Amino acid sequence: MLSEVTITRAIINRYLAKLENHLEVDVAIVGGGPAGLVAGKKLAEAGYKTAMFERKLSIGGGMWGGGMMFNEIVVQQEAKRILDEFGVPCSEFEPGYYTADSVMCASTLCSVATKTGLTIFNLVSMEDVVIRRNRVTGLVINWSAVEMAGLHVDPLTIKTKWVIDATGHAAEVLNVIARKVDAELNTTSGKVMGERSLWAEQAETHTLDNTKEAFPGVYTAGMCANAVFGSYRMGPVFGGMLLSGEKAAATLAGLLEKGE
Ligand code: 48F
Repeated sequence: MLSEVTITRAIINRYLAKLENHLEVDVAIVGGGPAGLVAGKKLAEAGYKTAMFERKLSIGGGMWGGGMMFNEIVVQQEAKRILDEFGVPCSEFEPGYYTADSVMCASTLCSVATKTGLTIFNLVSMEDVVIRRNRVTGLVINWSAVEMAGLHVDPLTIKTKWVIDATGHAAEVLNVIARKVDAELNTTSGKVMGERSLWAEQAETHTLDNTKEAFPGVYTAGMCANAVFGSYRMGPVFGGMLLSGEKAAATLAGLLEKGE
């Protein structure tokens, strides 16, 4: 006989244990797009306690819809090895241009990242940060449903050594910091510089250059990197997102190893 109450107790129990186990982490990733997923997989693989918070029900960010809802994505030569590493099937369209089914890509990145050890809290939004001595030391989180309904419900807090802002075009973590903190970001203007219009070639190179610490304790990854440091958007070519996630993870793993 199946007991509905046991089913309910199982869910509550397991979820609360998972949440409690991630109240203090090495890295908190905000945003579950391609950049965040690659970063999360790599950090989990390196043995660091990593939690991802994603506002939406689904993980995968801007991948699902490909370009203008044609559900295929393009990945350039330099990043194909990351698709291979995750086991995402792709095929060459022209030399140096590979395509992948965007549904296959989003679901596989998510599957591999979680199986490697990344813990994902979907339906949870970052609404604020905790700052101590001019460094981000925590995230302030709330149910996305609370945010969407505009309910007056106070959030909860987690502690983290590092944050990766992988929120895409919106650059939400760094925008919160720029808005609320009386301190400058590591950008030319000291503020979020804002993205420029579409230029795939430039944008893809800049994404990697701009994957760096934008405020003490906070790294950029993916489209957020260009939005914060004032570079171009790239459209539905995803290699830069994958490479940026990889770079953010490698850099943070190096710092964590040194005890930073
Ligand atoms: O936008 P998104 O896919 O970011 P990305 O990894 O990739 C960008 C590409 O999809 C595309 C592009 C290049 O091809 O330009 O846009 O840089 O994923 C960002 C995720 O962050 C979530 C959001 O729902 C999305 O799934 N997100 C944004 N703000 C918050 C958040 C927040 N405050 N709290 C939690 N999740």
